[in-house]
Amino acid sequence: MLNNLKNTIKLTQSVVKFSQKVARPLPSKKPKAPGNAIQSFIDARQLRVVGGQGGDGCISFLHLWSNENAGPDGGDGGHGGHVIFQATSDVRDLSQVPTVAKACNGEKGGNKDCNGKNAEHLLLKVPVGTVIKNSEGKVIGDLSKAGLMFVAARGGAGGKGNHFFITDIEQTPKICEYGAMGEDTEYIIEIRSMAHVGLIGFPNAGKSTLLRAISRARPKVAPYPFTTLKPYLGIVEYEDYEQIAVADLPGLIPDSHKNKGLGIQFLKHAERCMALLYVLDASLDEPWTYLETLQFELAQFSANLQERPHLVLANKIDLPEARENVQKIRDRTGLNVIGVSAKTGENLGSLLRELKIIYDRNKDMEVGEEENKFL
Ligand SMILES: Nc1nc2c(ncn2[C@@H]2O[C@H](COP(=O)(O)OP(=O)(O)OP(=O)(O)O)[C@@H](O)[C@H]2O)c(=O)[nH]1
Ligand SMILES: [Mg+2]
Repeated sequence: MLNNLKNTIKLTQSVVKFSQKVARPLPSKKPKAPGNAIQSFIDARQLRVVGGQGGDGCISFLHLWSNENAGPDGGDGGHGGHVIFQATSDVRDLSQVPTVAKACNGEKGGNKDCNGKNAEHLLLKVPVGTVIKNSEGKVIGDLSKAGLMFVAARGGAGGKGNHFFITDIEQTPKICEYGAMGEDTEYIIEIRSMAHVGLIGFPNAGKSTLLRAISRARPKVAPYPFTTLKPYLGIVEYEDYEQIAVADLPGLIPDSHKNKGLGIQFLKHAERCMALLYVLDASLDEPWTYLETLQFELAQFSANLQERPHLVLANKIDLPEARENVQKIRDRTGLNVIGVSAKTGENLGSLLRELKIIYDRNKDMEVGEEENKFL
């Protein structure tokens, strides 16, 4: 009896110590929305930006009741708007950015020396950490802080009206300028850091099921490979108001680094995550071989991916063969493997705590800095 009591006191003490160190994940209160409203995550986009055209100048001569020839009074055209990328923490992906962004044209000049109105600039909101490349792939801008702007396409200047051209010699000029065309260019914009944690695994390992279980994201789940074709993002909230973004990435297969399966594009997604979570299907034979293949693929693609903070997860422990395999994976790999069941929700709490620990340790890490340095 006394022993039992001592044990429980010890346990509660360790729980108190633990909760002081690591924030607990908050359960989501809102019910999930009906319908399939949640869209996939867009982390790179190629777009054309066109600045607004300047307004034309005006040719006009003023007639007054007392003075028939009161002189030229054609006003100038207004300037066309610029297209500007602005970094903000309000948006998380590039889904709001259109593929063709055109700013408004300036207004034409009018008579009685009325100048046309300048057009408003078109502000495209992009997440903090967006890298801007020109059409040849050279990095020309990096919006690393909220509020930073990059003028992507300048609007054309407004044309001068005939009033502007009055000289001592020419008092009644019959000329004006057309408004200039705006710049028209193409850019590739990419988010440097896509999510805090990326789920890496073979197809059918249960990555999408896991993301559905720990967040409100709803990627499609089905018992066939390559269900997920685009990345999905889910947010896990903790009691200290930190939010960890978890990305469900499409499955990797052997030779992914040689563009097999869904290809290199998806390894690029992994590169934009702060930490990686290897998801293994523990119900398969020798699941540790899958971990080796995953690590090999990542290493072949980029050496610094191997050094990313990572965590290994053995999924599907609701199946008896999987439960037995968890210890075997630990023994074979020498890593701390967490056994969970994404389907039944078993042991997800300890996974979320481990994620928080990794996040706290690495949250100041800048992802992909070396790769995106100005050339
Ligand atoms: N028994 C069991 N089945 C699971 C578990 N997690 C996922 N599954 C099943 O595994 C199958 C594949 O799950 P997904 O979540 O679509 O797998 P995925 O890794 O996202 O697959 P891809 O999108 O193709 O890469 C589905 O039939 C799930 O129901 C689990 O913990 N236990
Ligand atoms: Mg999936």
